[in-house]
Amino acid sequence: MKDFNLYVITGEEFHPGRKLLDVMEESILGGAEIIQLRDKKSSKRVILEKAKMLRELTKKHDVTFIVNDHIDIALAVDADGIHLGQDDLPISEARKIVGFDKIIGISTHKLEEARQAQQDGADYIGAGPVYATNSKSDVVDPVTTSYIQEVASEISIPFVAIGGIKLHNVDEVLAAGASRICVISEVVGSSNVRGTSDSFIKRIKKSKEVNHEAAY
Ligand code: TZP
Ligand code: MG
Repeated sequence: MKDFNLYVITGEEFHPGRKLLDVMEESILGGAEIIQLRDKKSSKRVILEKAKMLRELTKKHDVTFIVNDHIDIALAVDADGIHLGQDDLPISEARKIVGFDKIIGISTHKLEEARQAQQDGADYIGAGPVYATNSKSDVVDPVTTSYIQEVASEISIPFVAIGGIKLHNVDEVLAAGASRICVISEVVGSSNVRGTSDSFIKRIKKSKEVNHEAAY
């Protein structure tokens, strides 16, 4: 998969009165390189319609598009990939359905899960929630930045740090070894979505410079 710095997930509850497409386009204009459609409430029909619109938007901006949970919708709209949780289809089964041209990402909360994901051929993993967050309803205790350190030193596939990441704590997450950041509320709930994305990008790139990683 194409490498990235900032991955933004939809969270419509954080921007009442503003349109999904407008908010996500602003996040892309600010620098988000992956957009994920995550909607735990709507009917499949409604999610499909949102997926079609986001597919068009992400194509227009040459941005990667991932669908959470719904492999069938991801395939129907020709998304770039899917994102799975620990209770969804295992990667091996999902791979049989989507093939090797699609990205498969999976959420992990402990090293065991991260190792398994890598072994199963995940293209990337999510590592979190780093901090407490209201954006996810199933309760998982924060994994803290020590999980980020563990993943950074043990896992070789790309990982994104996620969960409660804000502009005021992102430097701590980057210092723990993350080089890709995933955010919902701080970006989509911002009164300046584009500016907030841009600020995240700047902080991520700066940390890469400091760590002498290739900033692309
Ligand atoms: N998975 C782990 S934490 C989380 C998800 C989907 C929510 C992240 O949202 P926020 O608002 O950036 O804390
Ligand atoms: Mg899921």
